[in-house]
Amino acid sequence: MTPLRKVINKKDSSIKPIWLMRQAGRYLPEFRKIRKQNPNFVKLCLNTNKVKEITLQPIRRYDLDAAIIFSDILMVPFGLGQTVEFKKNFGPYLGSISLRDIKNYDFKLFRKNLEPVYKSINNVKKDKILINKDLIGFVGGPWTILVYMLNKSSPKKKLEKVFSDKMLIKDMLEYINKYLISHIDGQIKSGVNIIQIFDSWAGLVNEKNLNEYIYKPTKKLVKFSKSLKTPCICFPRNIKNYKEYTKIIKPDVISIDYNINPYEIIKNIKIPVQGGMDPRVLLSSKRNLEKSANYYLNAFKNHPYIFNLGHGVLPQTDPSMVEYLIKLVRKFNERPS
Ligand code: 1CP
Repeated sequence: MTPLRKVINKKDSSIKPIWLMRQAGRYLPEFRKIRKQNPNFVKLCLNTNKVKEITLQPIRRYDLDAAIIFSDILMVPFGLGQTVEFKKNFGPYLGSISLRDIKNYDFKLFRKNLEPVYKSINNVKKDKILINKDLIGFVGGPWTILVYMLNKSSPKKKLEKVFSDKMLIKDMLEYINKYLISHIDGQIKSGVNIIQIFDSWAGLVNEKNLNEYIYKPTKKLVKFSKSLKTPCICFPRNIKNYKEYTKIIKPDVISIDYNINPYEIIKNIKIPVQGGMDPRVLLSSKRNLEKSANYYLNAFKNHPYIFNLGHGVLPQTDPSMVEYLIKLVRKFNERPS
C-alpha cells in the first residue's frame, strides 16, 4: 500500500507522506527550459512526451510520495471549445462562451479534445519510478471553473458583473459539472488513483450562496470519484467554514490553506487532513522552514496527515529549500516513537 493510501484508507497517523501542490513547473529550472521552447502552454499540456517528462521532474529530483499529472484546471474550458491562452505576466486569458454553447457541445468531442491528457496519464503510470507512489489527477472546482469561464481572466484582475445573475450561474454550474465528471472519469480510467479538486476561488462565495455554488455541485464530483473507488482530496481555498464543508461534501481528505489554525481543524475534523504550511516560508530561511514544518508535523502528530502546502509552490522558490523541507519531513517520520 502506498504511503498516501495508508493515511487515506487506513487512517494511519504514524507516517507523514509528502507531495506539494504545483510541485511540477514554474520554480524548477528543468521545467523553465522546456517552457521556453514551448511558448503555447495549452499545446504543452497536450504534448504527451513532454507532459510525462514534466510530471516526473520533481519525482526524479526529490523523494516525494506522489506525482500530480502536469496539466491545468483550464483544460476543461479548452475541451469545451473555449479559447484558452496564457499570457506572460497576466495569466490566463479566455475567449467568450455562452450557456447555449456548453449545453450544445458534443460530449464525444470534449473527450476527444482531452484525449492527450488521458494518454499522458497512461504513459506516466507505466514508469517504474512510480512504484509505491500515487499518481494524482485533478479538476478545478465547479465554481472556480465557472469563474474563469465567465470572467475570462483571473478574478485577481477584475470580476465581471455576470456574477449577480443567479439563474445563469446555477444553470452553468450544472452543465460544467457534467464535463468535470467526465474529465474525472477519463483520468481515473487512464490510471490516476487519487483525485484532487482545486477550488481556488471558493473563498469568493458569500455564505448565502455556498450551498448552491459550492456544496451541491462539488458533492456530486466527490460522490462520483468515490463510486470509482478513487479517493478525493478537496482544497476549497479560503473557505470560512471547513467543518461545515467537510460535513456536507464528505471528501476523503481535506486540504487546508495557510490561514487555518491546525489545532482548530483537529478539534473539528476527523477525516485525514492535508497541507497548511504557507508556501512563502520556502522563500525565507532554513531555520524558519524548520520551525514551520515542525509546527504542522507536531500539530498533526496523532492525526492522519499528508504534508503539503497551504497553496502551490511559488515560482520564486529555490529548489534547494524544497529539498530541505522533504528532508525535514522524512526525519520526522524516522523519529523514535
Ligand atoms: O506560464 C507558465 O509557465 C505556466 C504556469 C502554469 C503551470 C506550471 C500554469 C498557468 N498552470 C500550470 C500547471 C498546473 N496548474 C498544475 C500542474 C502542476 C503541479 O501541480 O505540479 C496544476 C495542478 C494547476 C492548477 C491550477 N491552474 C489552479 C489551481 C491551483 C492554484 O494555484 O490555485 C489554478 C487556479 C490554475 C489556473 C492557472 N494556470 C496557470 C495560471 C497562471 C493560472 C491562473 C492563476 C490566477 O488566476 O491567478
